[in-house]
Amino acid sequence: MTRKRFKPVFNTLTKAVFIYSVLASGATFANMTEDEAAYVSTPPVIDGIADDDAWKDVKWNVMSSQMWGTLPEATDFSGRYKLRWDERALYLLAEIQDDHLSDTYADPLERYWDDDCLEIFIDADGSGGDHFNNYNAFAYHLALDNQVVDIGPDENGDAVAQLYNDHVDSAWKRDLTPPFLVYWEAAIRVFDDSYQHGKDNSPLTLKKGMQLGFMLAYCDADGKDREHFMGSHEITPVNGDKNLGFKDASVFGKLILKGR
Ligand SMILES: [Ca+2]
Ligand SMILES: [Ca+2]
Ligand SMILES: [Ca+2]
Repeated sequence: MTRKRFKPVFNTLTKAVFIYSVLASGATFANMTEDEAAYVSTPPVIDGIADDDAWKDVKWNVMSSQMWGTLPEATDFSGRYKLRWDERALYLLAEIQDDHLSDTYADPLERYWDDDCLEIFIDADGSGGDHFNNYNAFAYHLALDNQVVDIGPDENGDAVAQLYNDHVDSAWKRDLTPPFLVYWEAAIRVFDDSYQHGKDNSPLTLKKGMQLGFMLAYCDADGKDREHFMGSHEITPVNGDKNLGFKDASVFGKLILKGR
């Protein structure tokens, strides 16, 4: 198989066709699913060990919506997650069952969706809308080696796959007893649409009552390319396609920051 480095640059015509197709699809209406995250005064230690007080008595959310590919058996992939927040970050604990962890492409910018990865979708102001080549929202692909990748405008405004490693700290570990679950913890700093890649940027200070756009998904590859893409929110297909989160924040759910 030819492994082509993914360095997308989209011309004006392609952008125009994409924006038209999003607008024409009616996909600009926000996904009305609402989730809540509770404030935490002592944030979890990001070490892939889920024994933090921050995770005790917090509701699990499932990742059972098929976004692309075939529907996996539970042993092939199943996943669920918890969320907390404080002023500095949104905290995520994902519990993943996956029969084969796969990092085929060493280059983090090459076909990163065809390696196992946790995909964290964040829209700071919950506006929804196109985020393909702008910073209206992010679709962070969290790789097994903890690299963080998304498509966004580079210094010239071109849409390219780039690293955003300073946006997300993460760590994962396997539980050592069957079914050998993976616990993956992340601290996600939230950036709004004033973000400029390669410049000095400050994350938002999170506050009670904020309403973010949020969604979580897992790209499951088992030694070859991606087979399953399972997420937390049901997506209304556009022309049969549910794989929309990487470009359209309107398919994200709403996350309300509660407490303090
Ligand atoms: Ca921990
Ligand atoms: Ca699998
Ligand atoms: Ca896998």
